[in-house]
Amino acid sequence: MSILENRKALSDAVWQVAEAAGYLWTKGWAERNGGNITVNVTEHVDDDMRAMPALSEPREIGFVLPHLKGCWFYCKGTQKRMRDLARDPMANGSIIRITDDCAHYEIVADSIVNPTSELPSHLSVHNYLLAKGSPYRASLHTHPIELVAMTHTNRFLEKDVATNILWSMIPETKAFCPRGLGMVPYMLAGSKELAKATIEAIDDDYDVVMWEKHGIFAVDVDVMAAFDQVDVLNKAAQIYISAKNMGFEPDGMTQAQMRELSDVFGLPK
Ligand code: 2HA
Ligand code: ZN
Repeated sequence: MSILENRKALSDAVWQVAEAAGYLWTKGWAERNGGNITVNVTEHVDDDMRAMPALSEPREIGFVLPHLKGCWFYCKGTQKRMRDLARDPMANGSIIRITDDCAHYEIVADSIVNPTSELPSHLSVHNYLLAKGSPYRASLHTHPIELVAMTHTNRFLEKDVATNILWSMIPETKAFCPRGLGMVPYMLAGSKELAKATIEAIDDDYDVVMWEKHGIFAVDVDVMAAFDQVDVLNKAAQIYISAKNMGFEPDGMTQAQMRELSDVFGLPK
């Protein structure tokens, strides 16, 4: 019997990840095992589940994350494909619980599926979010083509240069990604340094950050909201690139037009 059976809220949360994973594949952002998703599902865990034996021995996270005490996460499996997760989330991802020392996790799921290689960065971001009292429960990493292409020049890595171009392409971008796009310089995938730099960027008040020449990392209340932010930003990047492909530098909305948008919609400054 699956751990999701008779647990509607947990099942809904896991199947929402599956839906988002399908979109990532369809968008062309999730080649092979590319990308990862983790969702804090603690609120959906009941006493029976808490009493279940672990399928795995405790494994080291690599960090001590005190705010994750008693927390549970759904995580994409390492080497698993988003397109497979879309069909079968429990064979291509697993549920883990953080042990009381806040330095290890164990798998409590349908079978042993080892979590994503980006687990240290994902979990340290969740730890940071909980410490801050944030309502965000999901983190998403994927490889959106046009946004990654934009990180291949230093011009767009300077603070808020890309953000301002993307905001100015279509009003929706500022309305739905009002904090813009942070930039993290190239660092090895899965490294502690990348995790640390990602948190610093999120702490600088970004919900979405680019990892230079690699991909994007987004946090939000749930995985669909995180996906939407990436989708909106990448759409703006596509419009920018389409204009460039027609042979001109797009004018973009003016600063005054963008200020008007912020005032009328009450967007964060
Ligand atoms: O998990 O995208 O950055 C596959 C990746 C690592
Ligand atoms: Zn990646």
